[in-house]
Amino acid sequence: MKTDLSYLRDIYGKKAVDRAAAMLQDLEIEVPSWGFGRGGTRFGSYPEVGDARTVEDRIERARQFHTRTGQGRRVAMHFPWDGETAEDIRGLAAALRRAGLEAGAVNSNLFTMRAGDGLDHRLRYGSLTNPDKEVREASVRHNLDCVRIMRILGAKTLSLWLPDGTNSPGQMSFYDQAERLDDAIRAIARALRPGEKLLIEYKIFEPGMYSTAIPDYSRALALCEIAGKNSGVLVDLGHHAPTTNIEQIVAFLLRAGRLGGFHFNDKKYADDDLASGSIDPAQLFRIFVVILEAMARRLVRFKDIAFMIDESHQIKDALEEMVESVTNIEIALAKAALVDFDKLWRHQRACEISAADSVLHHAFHADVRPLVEAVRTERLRSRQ
Ligand code: PSV
Ligand code: MN
Repeated sequence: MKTDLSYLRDIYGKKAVDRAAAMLQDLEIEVPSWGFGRGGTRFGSYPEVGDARTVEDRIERARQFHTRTGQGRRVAMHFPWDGETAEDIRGLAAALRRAGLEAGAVNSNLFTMRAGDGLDHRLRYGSLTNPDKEVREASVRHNLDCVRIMRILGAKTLSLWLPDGTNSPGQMSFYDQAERLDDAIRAIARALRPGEKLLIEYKIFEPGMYSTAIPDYSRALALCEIAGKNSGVLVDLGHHAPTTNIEQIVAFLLRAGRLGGFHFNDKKYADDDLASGSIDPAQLFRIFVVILEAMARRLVRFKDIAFMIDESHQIKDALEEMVESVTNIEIALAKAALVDFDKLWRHQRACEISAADSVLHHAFHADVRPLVEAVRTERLRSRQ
């Protein structure tokens, strides 16, 4: 692709284009180890020769991805999917080093049954909120193990998604559910040292189809208050009811100083885990606009937000779809960086609504692909 930026500079001005380039340079997208394997639905998964099956395969795919895009230096890990024993973890640390990569967020897993540590078939009734104290303790213990894994891998973030919930109104008291969770979060957060961070993810449904223990950002926010200042809310774009205004949630979290980061993906219906920006690229743009406005208002620093991908690649090649996703995220950021906020605010304060909207439209309709390409080329060149 031609990387002539004169078209952009003529229309948006050199200053705005330089700002967009600087934002793209600062953007670091973390990729999930699990996203390099073949995904599936509850109906099946259709593997192909060459799919990544082992954690070594996934790290190799992540290395190829990093070589191709310059993004994904950090890879989010999921345990026990990515290793169980101390030897596995040491092997993983070595594999990451060899690939020139680093461990990103360590994701605990409270939904996969395993033998021997209390996380067995009883997970059916929950993990941190299970009525059985033994399961609750085992669930906390698994998170503490993940904190130890973080330290071996040199990771700084523990990412917690809770599969707990209920399938009928009588199954569990909301009060018991909330009390058990408060206690568990307190115990997990206590294990973290300064400089280590806990991200708490919410999800409106699944696997609990009547209630989930952390259904929305307000509950996640309340848990962060319990966990302390080294915690933040993790916004997975697929975890909301259809039509939810996600960018407004992002703004609320930024004002509260509690936006921990994102799990980027896209959806048409529910938690579809489709490629980021493949269905609703405008939503990604609006999210970045909200973030850049918060930066302009000095509410947040870009580097304090974790930009992570959480997708399931079922049909396309995982590596190809990850490249598509990262490119869509970069495009959305570059467009958002072209928004002239002074102009936007002026129109907003004068109630010139069409003019205010046209500031957003003007930026959204920019073809920033040459800029994204140019920054990527430069990033790859500087790594050589
Ligand atoms: C749950 O739907 C989720 O978004 C959590 O982040 C999990 O850890 C991830 O998907 C992978 O299953
Ligand atoms: Mn997620």
